This record gives sequence, C-alpha cells and structure tokens, in this order.
Amino acid sequence: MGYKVVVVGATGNVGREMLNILAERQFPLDDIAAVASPRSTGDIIDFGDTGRELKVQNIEHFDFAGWDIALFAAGSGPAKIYAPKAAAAGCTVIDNSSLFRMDADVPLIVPEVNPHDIDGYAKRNIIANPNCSTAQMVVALKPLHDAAIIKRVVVSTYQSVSGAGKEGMDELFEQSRGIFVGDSSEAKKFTKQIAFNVIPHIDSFVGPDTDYDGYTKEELKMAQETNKILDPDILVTATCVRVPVFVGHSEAINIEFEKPISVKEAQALLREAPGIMLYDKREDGGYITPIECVGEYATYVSRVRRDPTVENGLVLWCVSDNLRKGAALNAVQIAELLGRRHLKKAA
Ligand code: 11C
Repeated sequence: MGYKVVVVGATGNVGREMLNILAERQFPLDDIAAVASPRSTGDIIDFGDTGRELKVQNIEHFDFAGWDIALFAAGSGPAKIYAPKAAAAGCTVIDNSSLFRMDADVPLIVPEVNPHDIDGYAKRNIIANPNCSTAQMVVALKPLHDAAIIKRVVVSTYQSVSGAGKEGMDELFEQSRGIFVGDSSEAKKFTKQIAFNVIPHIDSFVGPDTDYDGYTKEELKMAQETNKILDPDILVTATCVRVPVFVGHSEAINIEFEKPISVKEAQALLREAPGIMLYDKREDGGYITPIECVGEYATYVSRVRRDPTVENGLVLWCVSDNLRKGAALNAVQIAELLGRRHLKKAA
C-alpha cells in the first residue's frame, strides 16, 4: 500500500525533476497526479522513465481531498492560493516556494540536518522546502557544526541560470547563440547580459528597515533559513551571484568555529556525513565543478583548507544540482521522512 501524491507545477524545471525522482527512488505510490496552471492543462508529460504518461490537470479545478501528499513547485503565487486549500482538504503540502519558510508553524526541513523538526507539521499541514543555495550549504555545515560549533559563515555563491526557471536557461542559450552568430543578445529575464558574464544580483533588494539593507532576498534567505534549519546563533553573510552555468550551484564557504577543528578532522567528518560526497585532491582537477554534479543526489565538497586569517577557520568549495538537492530531491526526501515518521501505511 502506498501514497497518493500530487505534483503541482509539474511542467516546470523543478516539477519535472520531482516526477523523475519519485520514479527513480520508487516512491511507494498508489496514485500520481500532475497538476499545473490552466495553460498546461491537457499536456502529456512523462512520469520519469517508467514509460507511464500523465495528463496535466488544471490546478483551478483539482480536488485535493483523498490525496496524501502534494509536492508544490509552482512558486509563491499559486502556493498562497492552493497550498492552504490542499492542506485543509487533508493533503500534506511540501512547498518549494519561499512563502511559508519563515512561518513559525511551518517546519523548514533538510532531512540530513533537522529531520525531527518535521514533527510540528500538523499545525498547518504544510512543510517548507528551503532555497537551493541554503539546502546544499546546511548539508555541508551540519557535521562541522556538530563537531566544533560554527560562529560565522561568509559565503559567495555561483548560481546557475536554472534557478531562475526555464526562462533563465533559454536566455543563456539564446544570448550565447546570438553572440556567436551576431544576433541580438538582449537581457530579458536577467538584469544584465548573462552569457559570458556574471551578475551579482539574485532576487529583489531588501529594504532599508533591516540589518540587511543593500543585500538581496536571496542573500537574506541564506542567513535566515540557515538559522531556522541549523542554529539561530550562526551569523551568515552571503553574496549571491548568477553565473552562465545551466545547472548546478557552487559556493565558496568561509567558516569560523568556536572550537579548533583541523582540515583532516573536517574531511573525515564530511566523508561520513549523510548527503555529502567529499572529493578533495590537491592536484589539477581534484575538485568537483557544477557540470559534474548534474543529475546527482549528493552535495559535493572539495578544497577543504584552513583559513589562517581567523583563529578557528576553514574554507571549502561546495557544489550541488540545484534542481535536485536544492529543490526536487529534498522535497521527495521530506515526503519519505513524512511517510516514515507520520503517514505510516500498512505494508
Ligand atoms: C535562484 N535560489 O537560484 C534561486 C531559486 O527561494 O526557492 C529558488 C528561489 C527560492 O534563483
């Protein structure tokens, strides 16, 4: 006996990955539905590589009653309207948007980091999935924090265009092509040319009424979500940058600890940590780049080294598939965790 699962936003980058991952991991299903906005109604999409095709249903008319779990990848607008409706109908929502993440009654979960926090999910029957750049960072920080207590993190991100959806990927492709063949390379989705360039701006700017005046929301999310998921006392300052990479976010993370921790200790902890793959050779190519993590589940850590400018400091390089661990995989892992801890079905 399995679960009845709905994927909302099933035709987008993350929704499609949710279907792929449910199929790959053989999630125990009694039924699966693909739901999206009215413009995709009736489209036929693959359920991963199972050979099964799903007809996309209109979110405006979908009845969530009788469904166990809804994985939402439709953005904050649809989540605001339909997530509470689904939750009220008894269908537990796992939402990938930022809408509910900081709601005190909504657990924000990375299963390798704070699985027990899911136990509070019933207050709203909604669980939030973190931002992609936060998810991979906290997976890498968790074993190090447990060992030596992190005081402060300084992180710079190198985020792929797929974080901005299919339009972001199309813009990188079209601009690159346009530059080669002498066509227009106009910026539409991004604020400046993204092909052969980098843009130090993701999401909107934060207002002057916070400590984070001058930061972007993406940078603020990295701080606030890390505090909610891992530890409210960790200080985080982020610079988030869009780079001309299709899939895979990279991060250079400087970490300051309360207690001493050596490079060898950190490497040993990371080697054993759930969700982490340590690939750290001090030689040409002895590190993982975003193109190598596409389609993978792991968060890769490379270039672990001492930061000699602070008392107890380490620096590392962290790469992960933002559509997978950063979004769809984490959401499916939350569904698995929910099944194990709460929505038990008889075998
Ligand atoms: C990006 N991290 O790369 C963003 C995408 O809060 O879920 C995900 C935004 C979010 O543009």
